[in-house]
Amino acid sequence: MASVKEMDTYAKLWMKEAGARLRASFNTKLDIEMKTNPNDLVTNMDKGIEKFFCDKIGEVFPDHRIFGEEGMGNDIKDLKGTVWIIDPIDGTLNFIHQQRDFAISLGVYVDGIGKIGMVYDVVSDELYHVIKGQGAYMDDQRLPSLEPATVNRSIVSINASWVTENRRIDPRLLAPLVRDARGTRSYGSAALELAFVAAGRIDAYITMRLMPWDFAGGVLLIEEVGGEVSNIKGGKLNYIEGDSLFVSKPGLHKEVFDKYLSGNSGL
Ligand code: 2AM
Ligand code: CA
Ligand code: CA
Ligand code: CA
Repeated sequence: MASVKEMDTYAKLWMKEAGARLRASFNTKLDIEMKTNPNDLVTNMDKGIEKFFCDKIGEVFPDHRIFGEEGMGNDIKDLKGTVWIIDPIDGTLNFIHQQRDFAISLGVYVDGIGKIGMVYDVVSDELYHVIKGQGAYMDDQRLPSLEPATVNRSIVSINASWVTENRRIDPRLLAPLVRDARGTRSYGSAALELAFVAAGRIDAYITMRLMPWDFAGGVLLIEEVGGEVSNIKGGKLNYIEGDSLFVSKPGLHKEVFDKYLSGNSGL
């Protein structure tokens, strides 16, 4: 069986090479297609990078399975065996419009247990990585354990969608959290937002809908530094269907659930 160290070494190499390809693509004309709606886009690079990972993993670890956004891996219905969960470009809109603030996200799970998490901020050339139990890092710099936080001193990452009319949550629930927080941010890449929570640059991230490839890498970084991870109901994440997500520094979970989520659940 492949060792975690071996998978980690290859994963880092592939991340860097894929990132270089994405940076090089800025000088080429992108081929952009619409997926489910005019704001849901995919490019030739999303597909090309996913294929790159599928080819590499298939060569070196032929018995491993791949769960990727663009569907070039396996049809995944469970996490048995070793599964590489990959988002080739997280933040495709940023990739297209801004040429920054997008990431490659990768998580390696063995029988459902997270072993390796990586989020590569491609334009900043910063690789956030963790081997479960061995510390989380940004490049060579170890990320310290997260300190407890309170809402009134926190920067909360949240998309404005969730405090305006939407199909997933009553906007009146989270609007008071936006009001009470020290500040809010929205970066447009879930994987980067998770890495920023792990690095202590933001204090919490809350969102109503993500797919497994958005969070599979990033949540392992946060768990490693003592952060809190759950869905919006406080439960475990669904790694097959996707889920809502709430991650934070220690202590914030309880405050947010007590004051904003469960406290107002009658809305
Ligand atoms: P993507 O760029 O890989 O599609 C934007 O707020 C964040 O949400 C990005 O991480 C984006 O990933 C993700 N996202 C966009 N559309 C989504 C959808 N329909 N379901 C889940 N996540 C989505
Ligand atoms: Ca997408
Ligand atoms: Ca994504
Ligand atoms: Ca994507």
